[in-house]
This record gives sequence, structure tokens and C-alpha cells, in this order.
Amino acid sequence: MNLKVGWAVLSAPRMFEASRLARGAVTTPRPTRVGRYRELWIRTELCGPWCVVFHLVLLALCLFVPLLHAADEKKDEKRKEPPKIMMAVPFAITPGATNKVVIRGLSLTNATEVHFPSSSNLTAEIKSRGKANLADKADPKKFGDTQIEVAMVLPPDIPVGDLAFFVLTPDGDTNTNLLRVVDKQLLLDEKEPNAGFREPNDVVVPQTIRGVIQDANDVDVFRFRGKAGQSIAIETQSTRYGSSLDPTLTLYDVKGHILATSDDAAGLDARITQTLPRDGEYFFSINDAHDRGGATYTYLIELR
Ligand SMILES: [Ca+2]
Ligand SMILES: [Ca+2]
Repeated sequence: MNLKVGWAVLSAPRMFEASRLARGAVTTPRPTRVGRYRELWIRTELCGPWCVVFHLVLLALCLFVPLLHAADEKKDEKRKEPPKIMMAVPFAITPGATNKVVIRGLSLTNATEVHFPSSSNLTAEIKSRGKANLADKADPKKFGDTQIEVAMVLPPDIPVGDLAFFVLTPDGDTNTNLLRVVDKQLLLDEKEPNAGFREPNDVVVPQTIRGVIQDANDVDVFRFRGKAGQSIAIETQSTRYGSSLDPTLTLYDVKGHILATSDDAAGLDARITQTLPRDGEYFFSINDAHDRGGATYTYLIELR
């Protein structure tokens, strides 16, 4: 039998009944549940097979789209972390200047303001907001995945030392973080290459050095001149500002003999105090206690 003819034969009685119902030729009693299903079946058959497919697809969309949307919302909720500062670099900023600072952490992309609780006359303009670079397999909760770039204007008379600040966002305020205010004359940025006694960075006493152990197994070496009987102190300032570094310091004489070492003198930070045995040159080095390195392995060293 031809398919079209077969379909017409099978559908004819129901089409006839539907037609009578439509004309009001038949007065039907209140339809039972079976009757309603039958009527629905008649309408479906009148509709044709493609119409059935269309309705099934529509039904599937109605059922699954809200489910997918709900799943996405659940995923977003899971991803959303409260705003938090991990670190701000560079750790040291100078008075009487506009300092560019990158504040790194979690959920900072909607930041609206940087606030200084102890200094109402300080201003900071947020220049950009975005994602932070994250090394492969690095945990965002440990290293942060968002950052803002800020221009901080410090007056010339701001006291040196720690400066507290936090960030305001529509999702709440962050934790309070610290920056170190250091006189410009005392501040020195390390310059690579400085990985050995043959290529150290020359420094003076007193000096504050800001740098980074940028690669695994890296070491930064510095050289200074001292006098017999002079008491010196070398101290790292890293973990209190949010660095990933676990610093280790080593002091050497001019021949490369070790005079002193320090690992965890104040938390993970290192500190050496030493009376120098003779006039001449000395070296000291800094590296990570676990030979790690990267952009977040930043440090300050105070030599005095
Ligand atoms: Ca370095
Ligand atoms: Ca250490």
C-alpha cells in the first residue's frame, strides 16, 4: 500500500470526528481523561509527523534549557570567591611620587576604590582591572587570578614604614594588605644578571633592595664594603607582604667563605646580624629555601 494512502485511511475516521466536533455537530459530554488524551491524539495526527517532531523538540528545550541554566548558575556560584588581596608589587613605594602598584588576588575585577585606613590624604587611581597570569597548575587560591593596576600618589612627608590599604568591591571589602614606604635615596632595584660572585649588584650600607627570585634555582648576589668591627644587619621582608618566597640569606667574606646563614628568623623571613672581621668587600646572597622561583617570589632586603 502507498504510504500516503495508508496514512489517509488510518487517519480518516479521526479526521471525520474532529471535523464534526469542530462544526458543533456533536454535543459531547464532559470529556473524561481518556477522552482528552484521545482528542490530543486526534490533534496530533491532524498536525502531521513533522509537527510531532517539532513539539517534541520544543518540549525537550523547555525541559533542558532551564536545567542547563541552573547548572551554569551553580558553577558560577562555585567559582565565585570573596574579594581578597594576595600581594601588591612592588613591595616598596617612595614618598613624593606617583607609584604604580599591581594588586593581585581573588575577585578584584570589579574593584571600585583603594582605601588607606590610616591616611585620609592619600589617593589611588585604578588604571586597569583584569586577569592575572598564573603559572601552569598553580593554585589561584594561593597565587591569585585577578589583578588591578593602581597609581598611588604619596605626599613627600608621608612617614616611612608600613602602609596599610584594602580594596572596595561591590562584593565586599578585601583583607588589609601592606606596602613598605621607603626613602627613594635608600631604595635599589636588583639588576639581572646577579647570580654569582663574578656579577654581583653593588650596594651600600644602609640600603633597601627590592627584587625577585624569578626562576627556580635562581640566586641573587650583592656586594658591599665594610670595616673591621662594624655591626651589620641583613633582613628580608617578604612573607609579611604576601610573597611566595621562603627566603634564605648567606653572608660571605671576599674569598667566598661563609660567615653566617639564616633561613626562618621571623616567620619564613631571614635575618643575619654580624660583626665584620676586617676592612674590605663582603657578599651576601638570597634564594628560596626550596629552590622555587617565579613572578610572585618577590622580596625586600634591608641592609643596615
Ligand atoms: Ca633576581
Ligand atoms: Ca626562610
